[in-house]
Amino acid sequence: MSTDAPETYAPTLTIIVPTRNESKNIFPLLERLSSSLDSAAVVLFVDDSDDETPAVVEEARGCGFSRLEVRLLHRQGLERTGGLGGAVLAGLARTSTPWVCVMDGDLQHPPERVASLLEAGISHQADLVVGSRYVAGGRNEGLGAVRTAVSLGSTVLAKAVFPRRLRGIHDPMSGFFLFRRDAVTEPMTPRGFKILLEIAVRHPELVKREVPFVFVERTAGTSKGTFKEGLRFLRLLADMRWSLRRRHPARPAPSIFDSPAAYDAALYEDRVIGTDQLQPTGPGIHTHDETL
Ligand SMILES: Nc1nc2c(ncn2[C@@H]2O[C@H](COP(=O)(O)OP(=O)(O)O)[C@@H](O)[C@H]2O)c(=O)[nH]1
Ligand SMILES: [Mg+2]
Repeated sequence: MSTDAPETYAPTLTIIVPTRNESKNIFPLLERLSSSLDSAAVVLFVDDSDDETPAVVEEARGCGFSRLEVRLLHRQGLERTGGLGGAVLAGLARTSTPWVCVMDGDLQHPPERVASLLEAGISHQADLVVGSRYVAGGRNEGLGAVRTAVSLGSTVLAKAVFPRRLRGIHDPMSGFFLFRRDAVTEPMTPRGFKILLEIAVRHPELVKREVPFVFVERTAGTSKGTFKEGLRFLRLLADMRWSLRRRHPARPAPSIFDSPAAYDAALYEDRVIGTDQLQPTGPGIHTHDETL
Protein backbone atom coordinates (compact mmCIF):
# COMPACT_ATOMS: atom_id res chain seq x y z
CA MET A 1 0.00 0.00 0.00
CA SER A 2 1.36 3.41 -0.92
CA THR A 3 2.32 5.63 1.98
CA ASP A 4 2.20 8.70 -0.29
CA ALA A 5 -1.59 8.82 -0.36
CA PRO A 6 -2.93 11.86 1.50
CA GLU A 7 -4.38 11.06 4.91
CA THR A 8 -8.13 11.47 5.04
CA TYR A 9 -10.18 12.02 8.17
CA ALA A 10 -13.93 11.89 8.45
CA PRO A 11 -14.89 15.20 10.05
CA THR A 12 -16.54 14.89 13.45
CA LEU A 13 -17.57 18.54 13.57
CA THR A 14 -19.54 20.96 11.40
CA ILE A 15 -19.14 24.64 12.20
CA ILE A 16 -22.19 26.55 11.01
CA VAL A 17 -21.33 30.18 10.33
CA PRO A 18 -24.26 32.45 9.49
CA THR A 19 -23.06 35.36 7.39
CA ARG A 20 -24.55 38.55 6.07
CA ASN A 21 -22.10 40.89 4.41
CA GLU A 22 -18.95 39.60 6.10
CA SER A 23 -16.60 39.50 3.10
CA LYS A 24 -13.58 40.86 4.99
CA ASN A 25 -13.90 38.32 7.77
CA ILE A 26 -14.02 35.06 5.79
CA PHE A 27 -10.30 34.49 5.20
CA PRO A 28 -9.14 35.47 8.72
CA LEU A 29 -11.83 33.21 10.20
CA LEU A 30 -10.76 30.22 8.12
CA GLU A 31 -7.07 30.83 8.75
CA ARG A 32 -7.61 30.92 12.50
CA LEU A 33 -9.85 27.84 12.49
CA SER A 34 -7.42 25.95 10.33
CA SER A 35 -4.45 26.68 12.57
CA SER A 36 -6.24 25.99 15.87
CA LEU A 37 -8.28 22.85 15.20
CA ASP A 38 -6.51 19.55 15.48
CA SER A 39 -9.19 17.42 13.85
CA ALA A 40 -11.03 17.67 10.55
CA ALA A 41 -14.10 19.90 10.39
CA VAL A 42 -16.66 21.10 7.89
CA VAL A 43 -17.19 24.86 7.86
CA LEU A 44 -20.63 25.59 6.46
CA PHE A 45 -21.32 29.23 5.65
CA VAL A 46 -25.03 29.93 5.48
CA ASP A 47 -24.99 33.19 3.70
CA ASP A 48 -27.67 35.83 3.19
CA SER A 49 -25.32 38.49 1.81
CA ASP A 50 -25.81 41.08 -0.84
CA ASP A 51 -22.11 41.93 -1.02
CA GLU A 52 -19.25 39.79 -2.34
CA THR A 53 -19.21 37.40 0.65
CA PRO A 54 -20.38 34.35 -1.36
CA ALA A 55 -17.68 34.98 -3.97
CA VAL A 56 -15.07 35.22 -1.21
CA VAL A 57 -16.27 31.92 0.28
CA GLU A 58 -16.05 30.30 -3.16
CA GLU A 59 -12.51 31.61 -3.50
CA ALA A 60 -11.66 30.24 -0.04
CA ARG A 61 -13.05 26.84 -1.01
CA GLY A 62 -10.35 26.60 -3.65
CA CYS A 63 -7.56 27.49 -1.22
CA GLY A 64 -7.38 24.19 0.63
CA PHE A 65 -7.30 25.25 4.27
CA SER A 66 -5.71 22.47 6.24
CA ARG A 67 -8.25 20.22 8.04
CA LEU A 68 -11.20 22.27 6.78
CA GLU A 69 -13.82 21.38 4.24
CA VAL A 70 -15.47 24.67 3.32
CA ARG A 71 -19.07 24.67 2.12
CA LEU A 72 -21.46 27.41 1.13
CA LEU A 73 -25.22 27.63 1.27
CA HIS A 74 -26.14 30.97 -0.26
CA ARG A 75 -29.76 31.98 0.21
CA GLN A 76 -31.45 34.49 -2.06
CA GLY A 77 -34.64 36.52 -1.85
CA LEU A 78 -37.52 34.58 -0.32
CA GLU A 79 -35.22 31.75 0.77
CA ARG A 80 -33.91 34.06 3.50
CA THR A 81 -36.47 33.07 6.08
CA GLY A 82 -35.92 33.63 9.78
CA GLY A 83 -32.79 35.79 9.47
CA LEU A 84 -29.86 34.50 11.49
CA GLY A 85 -31.96 31.82 13.24
CA GLY A 86 -33.39 30.58 9.97
CA ALA A 87 -29.89 30.44 8.52
CA VAL A 88 -28.65 28.29 11.42
CA LEU A 89 -31.56 25.87 11.06
CA ALA A 90 -31.07 25.68 7.28
CA GLY A 91 -27.46 24.81 7.96
CA LEU A 92 -28.34 22.29 10.64
CA ALA A 93 -30.57 20.43 8.18
CA ARG A 94 -27.47 19.93 6.02
CA THR A 95 -25.17 18.55 8.69
CA SER A 96 -24.35 14.93 9.34
CA THR A 97 -21.36 15.09 11.70
CA PRO A 98 -21.80 14.01 15.35
CA TRP A 99 -20.95 17.51 16.63
CA VAL A 100 -22.21 20.88 15.43
CA CYS A 101 -20.85 24.27 16.45
CA VAL A 102 -22.56 27.59 15.75
CA MET A 103 -20.42 30.72 15.65
CA ASP A 104 -20.63 34.21 14.20
CA GLY A 105 -18.69 35.02 11.08
CA ASP A 106 -17.38 38.38 12.26
CA LEU A 107 -14.55 37.18 14.56
CA GLN A 108 -16.32 38.36 17.71
CA HIS A 109 -16.28 34.68 18.70
CA PRO A 110 -12.60 33.69 18.85
CA PRO A 111 -12.13 30.82 16.36
CA GLU A 112 -9.45 29.32 18.64
CA ARG A 113 -12.14 28.52 21.25
CA VAL A 114 -13.97 26.10 18.95
CA ALA A 115 -11.39 23.42 19.82
CA SER A 116 -12.06 24.04 23.55
CA LEU A 117 -15.81 23.68 23.07
CA LEU A 118 -15.33 20.38 21.24
CA GLU A 119 -12.87 19.13 23.81
CA ALA A 120 -15.30 19.98 26.63
CA GLY A 121 -18.15 18.23 24.83
CA ILE A 122 -16.17 15.05 24.31
CA SER A 123 -14.37 14.86 27.63
CA HIS A 124 -17.45 15.65 29.76
CA GLN A 125 -19.85 13.67 27.58
CA ALA A 126 -21.96 16.79 27.28
CA ASP A 127 -24.78 17.33 24.82
CA LEU A 128 -24.52 21.10 24.78
CA VAL A 129 -21.47 23.26 25.39
CA VAL A 130 -22.07 26.97 25.71
CA GLY A 131 -19.41 29.54 24.96
CA SER A 132 -20.05 31.86 27.88
CA ARG A 133 -19.11 35.49 28.53
CA TYR A 134 -20.45 35.33 32.06
CA VAL A 135 -18.32 32.68 33.76
CA ALA A 136 -14.81 33.04 35.18
CA GLY A 137 -12.40 33.69 32.35
CA GLY A 138 -15.12 35.03 30.05
CA ARG A 139 -15.80 38.68 29.23
CA ASN A 140 -18.02 40.82 27.12
CA GLU A 141 -15.83 43.44 25.50
CA GLY A 142 -17.53 43.71 22.15
CA LEU A 143 -20.81 45.45 22.92
CA GLY A 144 -21.22 49.10 23.81
CA ALA A 145 -22.69 50.16 27.15
CA VAL A 146 -26.30 50.13 25.94
CA ARG A 147 -26.11 46.73 24.26
CA THR A 148 -24.25 45.28 27.23
CA ALA A 149 -27.08 46.43 29.49
CA VAL A 150 -29.68 45.00 27.10
CA SER A 151 -27.77 41.71 26.90
CA LEU A 152 -27.52 41.40 30.68
CA GLY A 153 -31.18 42.39 31.13
CA SER A 154 -32.24 39.80 28.55
CA THR A 155 -30.18 37.15 30.30
CA VAL A 156 -31.77 37.88 33.67
CA LEU A 157 -35.24 37.91 32.13
CA ALA A 158 -34.77 34.62 30.26
CA LYS A 159 -33.44 32.91 33.37
CA ALA A 160 -36.33 34.26 35.43
CA VAL A 161 -38.85 32.90 32.95
CA PHE A 162 -37.13 29.50 32.56
CA PRO A 163 -35.09 29.02 35.72
CA ARG A 164 -34.96 25.24 35.58
CA ARG A 165 -34.46 24.81 31.87
CA LEU A 166 -31.66 27.35 31.82
CA ARG A 167 -30.01 26.13 34.99
CA GLY A 168 -26.28 25.72 34.44
CA ILE A 169 -26.26 28.20 31.55
CA HIS A 170 -24.99 31.62 32.56
CA ASP A 171 -25.09 33.01 29.02
CA PRO A 172 -28.25 31.78 27.26
CA MET A 173 -27.99 34.76 24.86
CA SER A 174 -24.67 33.52 23.52
CA GLY A 175 -24.40 32.87 19.81
CA PHE A 176 -21.36 30.64 20.30
CA PHE A 177 -22.14 27.05 21.23
CA LEU A 178 -21.67 23.42 20.30
CA PHE A 179 -23.98 20.45 20.58
CA ARG A 180 -24.33 16.79 19.80
CA ARG A 181 -26.27 16.60 16.57
CA ASP A 182 -28.47 13.70 17.72
CA ALA A 183 -29.39 15.38 21.00
CA VAL A 184 -31.28 18.23 19.35
CA THR A 185 -34.49 16.58 18.26
CA GLU A 186 -37.32 19.04 18.84
CA PRO A 187 -38.69 21.09 15.93
CA MET A 188 -37.70 24.72 16.22
CA THR A 189 -39.07 27.96 14.89
CA PRO A 190 -36.51 29.92 12.89
CA ARG A 191 -36.75 33.36 14.48
CA GLY A 192 -34.14 35.93 15.22
CA PHE A 193 -30.79 35.73 16.93
CA LYS A 194 -31.52 33.50 19.94
CA ILE A 195 -31.04 29.93 18.77
CA LEU A 196 -29.22 28.72 21.87
CA LEU A 197 -32.05 29.93 24.10
CA GLU A 198 -34.54 27.99 22.02
CA ILE A 199 -32.43 24.82 21.99
CA ALA A 200 -31.92 24.95 25.76
CA VAL A 201 -35.57 25.64 26.58
CA ARG A 202 -36.84 22.91 24.27
CA HIS A 203 -34.33 20.32 25.47
CA PRO A 204 -34.15 20.54 29.27
CA GLU A 205 -32.69 17.05 29.45
CA LEU A 206 -29.41 17.97 27.77
CA VAL A 207 -26.17 17.55 29.69
CA LYS A 208 -24.69 21.04 29.65
CA ARG A 209 -21.24 22.54 30.07
CA GLU A 210 -19.89 26.05 29.72
CA VAL A 211 -16.58 27.22 28.35
CA PRO A 212 -15.52 30.83 28.91
CA PHE A 213 -14.70 33.08 26.00
CA VAL A 214 -14.03 36.76 25.46
CA PHE A 215 -16.49 38.39 23.09
CA VAL A 216 -14.34 40.94 21.30
CA GLU A 217 -15.08 44.01 19.23
CA ARG A 218 -15.78 43.78 15.55
CA THR A 219 -12.94 44.99 13.37
CA ALA A 220 -14.61 44.67 9.95
CA GLY A 221 -18.19 44.88 8.71
CA THR A 222 -21.15 46.12 10.70
CA SER A 223 -23.55 44.66 13.25
CA LYS A 224 -26.99 43.55 12.08
CA GLY A 225 -28.35 43.50 15.63
CA THR A 226 -31.32 45.87 15.82
CA PHE A 227 -34.00 47.04 18.20
CA LYS A 228 -36.34 44.77 16.22
CA GLU A 229 -34.22 41.80 17.29
CA GLY A 230 -34.85 42.81 20.91
CA LEU A 231 -38.59 42.71 20.26
CA ARG A 232 -38.26 39.34 18.54
CA PHE A 233 -36.51 38.02 21.64
CA LEU A 234 -39.38 39.13 23.88
CA ARG A 235 -41.87 37.53 21.51
CA LEU A 236 -39.86 34.30 21.48
CA LEU A 237 -39.82 34.19 25.29
CA ALA A 238 -43.56 34.80 25.49
CA ASP A 239 -44.36 32.22 22.81
CA MET A 240 -42.23 29.55 24.43
CA ARG A 241 -43.73 30.26 27.85
CA TRP A 242 -47.23 30.13 26.44
CA SER A 243 -46.76 26.95 24.44
CA LEU A 244 -45.22 25.24 27.46
CA ARG A 245 -48.51 25.82 29.27
CA ARG A 246 -50.53 24.57 26.29
CA ARG A 247 -48.46 21.45 26.12
CA HIS A 248 -49.01 20.66 29.78
CA PRO A 249 -52.71 21.31 30.24
CA ALA A 250 -52.96 19.35 33.49
CA ARG A 251 -51.40 22.28 35.28
CA PRO A 252 -51.58 21.95 39.05
CA ALA A 253 -53.45 24.45 41.17
CA PRO A 254 -52.08 27.99 41.13
CA SER A 255 -51.77 27.96 44.90
CA ILE A 256 -48.91 25.45 44.55
CA PHE A 257 -47.38 26.62 41.29
CA ASP A 258 -48.23 30.26 41.50
CA SER A 259 -45.83 31.54 38.90
CA PRO A 260 -44.68 30.29 35.50
CA ALA A 261 -41.18 30.00 36.88
CA ALA A 262 -42.37 27.85 39.78
CA TYR A 263 -44.30 25.67 37.38
CA ASP A 264 -41.31 25.36 35.08
CA ALA A 265 -39.22 24.39 38.06
CA ALA A 266 -41.76 21.84 39.29
CA LEU A 267 -42.23 20.34 35.87
CA TYR A 268 -38.64 19.28 35.66
CA GLU A 269 -38.33 18.11 39.24
CA ASP A 270 -39.65 14.78 38.05
CA ARG A 271 -37.71 12.88 40.67
CA VAL A 272 -39.57 14.85 43.32
CA ILE A 273 -43.12 15.11 42.09
CA GLY A 274 -43.25 12.43 39.37
CA THR A 275 -43.64 13.27 35.70
CA ASP A 276 -46.74 11.10 35.41
CA GLN A 277 -48.68 13.88 37.10
CA LEU A 278 -47.50 16.39 34.60
CA GLN A 279 -46.98 14.59 31.30
CA PRO A 280 -49.22 15.76 28.48
CA THR A 281 -52.15 13.46 27.88
CA GLY A 282 -54.24 15.22 25.27
CA PRO A 283 -54.16 14.61 21.52
CA GLY A 284 -52.04 16.71 19.18
CA ILE A 285 -49.48 17.44 21.81
CA HIS A 286 -46.45 16.61 19.72
CA THR A 287 -47.50 18.38 16.56
CA HIS A 288 -45.07 20.71 14.86
CA ASP A 289 -46.97 23.86 15.68
CA GLU A 290 -46.05 23.30 19.28
CA THR A 291 -43.03 25.33 20.13
CA LEU A 292 -42.08 23.41 23.22
N1 LIG B 1 -27.25 34.19 7.23
C1 LIG B 1 -27.48 35.27 8.00
N2 LIG B 1 -26.55 35.69 8.88
C2 LIG B 1 -26.81 36.78 9.63
C3 LIG B 1 -28.03 37.50 9.53
N3 LIG B 1 -27.98 38.53 10.41
C4 LIG B 1 -26.77 38.48 11.00
N4 LIG B 1 -26.07 37.42 10.53
C5 LIG B 1 -24.73 36.97 10.91
O1 LIG B 1 -24.83 36.55 12.26
C6 LIG B 1 -23.63 36.88 12.96
C7 LIG B 1 -23.99 37.80 14.14
O2 LIG B 1 -24.52 38.99 13.65
P1 LIG B 1 -24.02 40.42 14.12
O3 LIG B 1 -24.58 41.42 13.16
O4 LIG B 1 -22.56 40.44 14.30
O5 LIG B 1 -24.77 40.57 15.50
P2 LIG B 1 -24.17 41.14 16.87
O6 LIG B 1 -22.89 40.41 17.14
O7 LIG B 1 -25.25 40.85 17.85
O8 LIG B 1 -23.94 42.60 16.63
C8 LIG B 1 -22.70 37.53 11.93
O9 LIG B 1 -21.88 36.53 11.38
C9 LIG B 1 -23.68 38.05 10.88
O10 LIG B 1 -23.09 38.15 9.60
C10 LIG B 1 -29.01 37.03 8.59
O11 LIG B 1 -30.09 37.59 8.42
N5 LIG B 1 -28.69 35.92 7.86
MG1 LIG C 1 -21.28 40.35 15.85
